[in-house]
Amino acid sequence: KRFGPEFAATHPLAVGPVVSPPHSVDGFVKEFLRELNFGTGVLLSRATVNDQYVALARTVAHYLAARWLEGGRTRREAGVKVVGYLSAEYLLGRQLGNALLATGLRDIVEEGLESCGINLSTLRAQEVEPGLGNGGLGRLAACFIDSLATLNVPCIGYGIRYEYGIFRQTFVDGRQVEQPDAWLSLGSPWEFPHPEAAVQVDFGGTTEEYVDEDGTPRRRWLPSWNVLGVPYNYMVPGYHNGRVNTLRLWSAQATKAFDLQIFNSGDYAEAVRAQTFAENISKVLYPEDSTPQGRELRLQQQYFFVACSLRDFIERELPADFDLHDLPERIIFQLNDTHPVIAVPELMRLLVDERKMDWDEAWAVTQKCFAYTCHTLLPEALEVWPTEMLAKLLPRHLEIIYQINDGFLREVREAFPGDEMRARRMSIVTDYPERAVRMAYLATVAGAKVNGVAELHSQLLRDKVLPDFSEYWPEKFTNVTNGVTPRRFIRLANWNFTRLINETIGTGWVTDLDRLAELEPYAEDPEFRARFRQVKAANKERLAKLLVARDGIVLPEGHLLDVMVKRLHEYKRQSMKLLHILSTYEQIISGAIDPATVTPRTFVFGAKAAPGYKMAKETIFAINAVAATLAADERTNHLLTVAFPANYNVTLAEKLIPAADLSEQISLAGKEASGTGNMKFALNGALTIGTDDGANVEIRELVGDDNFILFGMSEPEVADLQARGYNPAAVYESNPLLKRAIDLLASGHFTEGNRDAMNPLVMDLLYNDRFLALADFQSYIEAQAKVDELYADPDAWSRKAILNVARTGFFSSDRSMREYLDRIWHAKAL
Ligand code: T68
Repeated sequence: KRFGPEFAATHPLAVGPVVSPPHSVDGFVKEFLRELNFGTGVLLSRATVNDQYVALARTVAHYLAARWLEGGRTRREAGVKVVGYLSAEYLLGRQLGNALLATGLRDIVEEGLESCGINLSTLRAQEVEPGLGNGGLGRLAACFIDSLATLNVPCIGYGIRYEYGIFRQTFVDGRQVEQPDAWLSLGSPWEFPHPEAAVQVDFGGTTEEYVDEDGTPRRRWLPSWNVLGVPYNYMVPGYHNGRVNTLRLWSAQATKAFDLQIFNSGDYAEAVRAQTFAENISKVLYPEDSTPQGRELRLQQQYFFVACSLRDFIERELPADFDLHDLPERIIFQLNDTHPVIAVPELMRLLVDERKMDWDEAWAVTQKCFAYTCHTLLPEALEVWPTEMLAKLLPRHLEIIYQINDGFLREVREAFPGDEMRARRMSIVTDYPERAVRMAYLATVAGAKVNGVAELHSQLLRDKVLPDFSEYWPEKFTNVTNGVTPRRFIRLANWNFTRLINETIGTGWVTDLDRLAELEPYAEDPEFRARFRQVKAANKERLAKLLVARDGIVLPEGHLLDVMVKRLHEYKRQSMKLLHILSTYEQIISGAIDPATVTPRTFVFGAKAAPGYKMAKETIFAINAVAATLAADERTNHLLTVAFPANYNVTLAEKLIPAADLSEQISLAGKEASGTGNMKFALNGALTIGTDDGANVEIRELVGDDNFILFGMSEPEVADLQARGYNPAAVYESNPLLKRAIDLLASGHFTEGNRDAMNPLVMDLLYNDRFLALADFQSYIEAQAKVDELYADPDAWSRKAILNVARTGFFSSDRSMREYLDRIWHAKAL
């Protein structure tokens, strides 16, 4: 009755539609000042930059919130299928610019703020980006939810509201030192906490058999402790379409019951400790990418967020009387890697234990509710959880996993009678090296679809990682090549280029990136090429200004800007890039080449190393040492510069990528699942020097061999060499150029005579070199010589760069999302 038509007539705002504040300079200023006064509690005359930023963000959020509330209401009423994106990471980047873009408010806001004596870019610089991810996987999740909103597809992104995101990287004497990322220390104006909607999550304890009211014997979980998950909602706006989806991140809190119990026992200090214990679950993002450590807290995090999310969707997004047999008509949960896979036994537990659904029916429902994306090929990156840890933390889930496995292996033995080895290979539970659950197998068995993230990766996934499964279920396996959002990575990051594109082909490309193909004829237009070069020059200038202010780094003018930005990992081969730099430098100072013939280059690195990853940290040290020595060397510093700004993140990427001439994508073939930085560079008019790996393969196919600088072994050649036996020391001995580069590195030249300092890296290259950097060195050097040659002809270079842009519209995450929607999710736009 309270929300009936009569009530609505007198209280329109209570039931909606909610109306956004007026899109006018006056309307905005009024709303902004109101927010500053009543939201932030300050007068403009006394407001700090942060006060102003917070008030602005909240004001822009008001404009979005109107659409958001409406969208949620109409979606629930329409009863359509929702994409539930389950991801432990979202690397969002700054929100303000994107929100201004989505709402079309930018010019209004700029003018309105100006009338208050405030500069918009000053406020934009105030925002601390939420770094709730490690690298590609987390950034991909952010691009995907952006695209779904822009495609008007209902999606809820579920994840964890880490109090500390990816660490802030600093360099002390050239070595990486990690600082905590207290991104919430000034509060976040973009989040909407809902403590009243907290969800309880259980852990520990035991299981037991009991007989229910109908006399049916059943099992149940008797957990021993629990925490609360508090939802924090974030808005995910579509581009100019009025759709605003939700990203719901969970924060862990102690339950009342938990601390009261202990408090009643009289131990107040223990009660407060319990609080801290609970809150630890969402305290910090694990900074390991690709090599997940099997830590109990990590498993707690994973179960915590999926338990919250499943309960949230079933109990709050569906009508109370909803028949869960129809769940697959209303939700598809996409598992972003194995991190959320514990959701599979959790859904089974909800259906079978809590809702008393028959096992087989529940399993049929579950198999339609999940799909799994794999993001790796490194065996050490495939998550396994020791059964011992599962038994302690999630005993009922372990039982359910065993039961799933039993049913599955029965099927396998039926399909392949007598092939016991196959059943053992395919078992979700392994006994070696310890008894453990292979989460990728569980995901594959439970998922309606399994996909890799680039053609080559999906092929290798089928052939090498999950061959038995792809043989058994060929139709389950598919590929969806990754993509990136053109809103953030072209429109926002590269306004100079955007203006040129808009003037040339109009603005439709922002939501239909294939239309970049219309630029193709302009590659032949000298005037367009000149303007393209002006754009690059302006972007380099903008980057130079930023790096001076941010890091005290001076970028020389007129250099080829050669950029390698990504996580530091041996398979990505930052050390091979360093060998190229060393070799060029060595040849100049030894007089082997005439300095007049050298293409002046600035090499930019951006890379964080996992804090416990020794060799990665040694590589960072080496790059910094080389950078410092080269900066001080008068013989070469006008020709070769190495810049390594600390703390590479989304915000820096947005400035760096548009300025780049050359994109380094040099992983060992067969190791990089896809890469997404490679796409961002190509779309911003950099040429790629790269191996035949991940999405590089597709980039090269699209742009053509003439417009891509390929080098190195192919994946089969790599496999072949490894089978024959690889000896890096022999390569070193037989290649004089390589030998001189490594000798120089080992000589103490970069470490004030201290030879030991480079020893770990040098020894590893010579006697281990797991990712075959020395084997690909010669090919790499030759490819780099080709780069120099091409760059010497600015017209030819920019022609190729423009063709890269015109031919890579495929790599929009809008296209990726359409493929998921058609082939995996079977969900539709509203
Ligand atoms: C990346 N993976 C792939 N993992 O390396 C990259 N891992 O090729 C691909 O383009 C990208 O995913 C998107 O598909 C990651 O980024 C992680 O960050 C990660 C984090 C925790 C545990 C394991």
